[in-house]
Amino acid sequence: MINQPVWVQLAYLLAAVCFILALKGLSSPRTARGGNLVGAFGAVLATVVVLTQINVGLTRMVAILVAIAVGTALGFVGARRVQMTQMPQLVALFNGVGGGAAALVALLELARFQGESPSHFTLFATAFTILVGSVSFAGSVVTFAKLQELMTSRPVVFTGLPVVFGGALLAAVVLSVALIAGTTTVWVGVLLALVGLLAGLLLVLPVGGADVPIVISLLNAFTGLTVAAGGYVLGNTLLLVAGTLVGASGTFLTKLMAAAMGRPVSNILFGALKGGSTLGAGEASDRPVRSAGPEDVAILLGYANKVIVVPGYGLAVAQAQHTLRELVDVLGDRGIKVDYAIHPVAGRMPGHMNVLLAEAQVPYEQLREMDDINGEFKQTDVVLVVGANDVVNPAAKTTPGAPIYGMPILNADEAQQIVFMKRSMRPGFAGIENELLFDPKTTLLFGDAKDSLGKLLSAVKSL
Ligand code: TAP
Repeated sequence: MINQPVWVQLAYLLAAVCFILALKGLSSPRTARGGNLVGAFGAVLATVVVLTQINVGLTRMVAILVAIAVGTALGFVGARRVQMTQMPQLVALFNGVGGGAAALVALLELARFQGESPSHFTLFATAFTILVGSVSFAGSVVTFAKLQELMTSRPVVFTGLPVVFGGALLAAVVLSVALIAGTTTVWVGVLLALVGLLAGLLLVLPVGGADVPIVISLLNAFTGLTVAAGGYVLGNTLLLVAGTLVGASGTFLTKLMAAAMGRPVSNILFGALKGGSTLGAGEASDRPVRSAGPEDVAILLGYANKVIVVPGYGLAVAQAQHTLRELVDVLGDRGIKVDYAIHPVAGRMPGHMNVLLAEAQVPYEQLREMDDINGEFKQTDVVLVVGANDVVNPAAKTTPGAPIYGMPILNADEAQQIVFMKRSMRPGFAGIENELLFDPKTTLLFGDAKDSLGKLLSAVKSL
């Protein structure tokens, strides 16, 4: 890098600035699209500059260009086809590929070191990249399989798992020390990669249900650190900067998501090993509830002065955001004050509800964060819970031992009336019953959210 022409160094600097601006842009729904484009520009710039700098002969260059074309085509088709609700597993897959690629590059560098005597720090960075990149790859593949329902999403634990996991960590330390001490045969690196794959597998298997997206974010941070270390090995400062940015943002996101769920990260990773499952039983209840049709709910809404809408995962599944916005507009035209209460972990990824509602052109001022709106439920006539469950489940406050115990929730239970729109009595992601469904103040409007909202909209219009 140091020996590279000034224009190349300037181009890398520009790419690094683009990545920083992209992160800044992604911090608000208003600027997210622009931020994404700036980041993509930085990545394309970096790739093109790298291509102009490598000297590998025509055949290899053709192979590299073919690989880029195949990767671009797969990424393009994958990203266009994926549903918003499947975004976490797409991120997991991209993240795993990044970690795996960094580990492979470090292995190749190790092969290049033969006959040379690299510094201990370079060897440390190489061992780190191989190990953590492999952990990230294997862990990400398991999280992908869990979220895509290719395997059970429940925690997988077996007797002796902590011992095998501990053994893998010990082996990783021994192999890394051997490598740093100068045993730079490629086989040590390959063994380290295999141990990393095993550790990644065992790290993620015991994580279940709602905790999986948090682990994706943690693995994302791992990949960032791997890429940064890879940048050191290759002497490429752009990789160092980009990797550090990913590592830092992944770490922050992991901490924020864990805090929003009221759980320490260690509990998310190792909770199932201590005997407490991170996922409830998931049975549908057959206890009696009060249900009503769209016309009854329309009357309830028609008499209200203040309504709060609590959107959740089911709104995204039903793709009912446009119908919901129409309903809220009609209620607003009738002089009813309506706000959306946004829980930080509603849906399946950070900002899920913000993105969904922004897509339906809901004004940002109507989206109120949990801490901001939680004091207003007491003065609210009707809370309309659309495809949400865990984020209003009082068990988070009242039931020690419940998987969501300690998670801050929206105080929907304090309102005068609560209307739940869902298809059945099945629980939410945490798999536990919601007492609020059986509260005398609660009415259930059963059905797919889009269908029910359509009927409710017609009923409100004809009041
Ligand atoms: P959930 O608790 O998962 O509840 C979703 C509800 O939507 C269910 O009650 C489901 O009931 C209903 N539903 C599903 N499809 C529907 C449809 N087509 N029409 C109507 N209703 C439908 O969702 P939530 O309240 O948004 O909570 C999110 C959960 O995910 C929390 O446990 C959170 O910790 C976890 N989580 C979130 C994140 C992030 S960052 N957002 C990350 C990790 C974990 P029916 O099946 O009966 O319809």
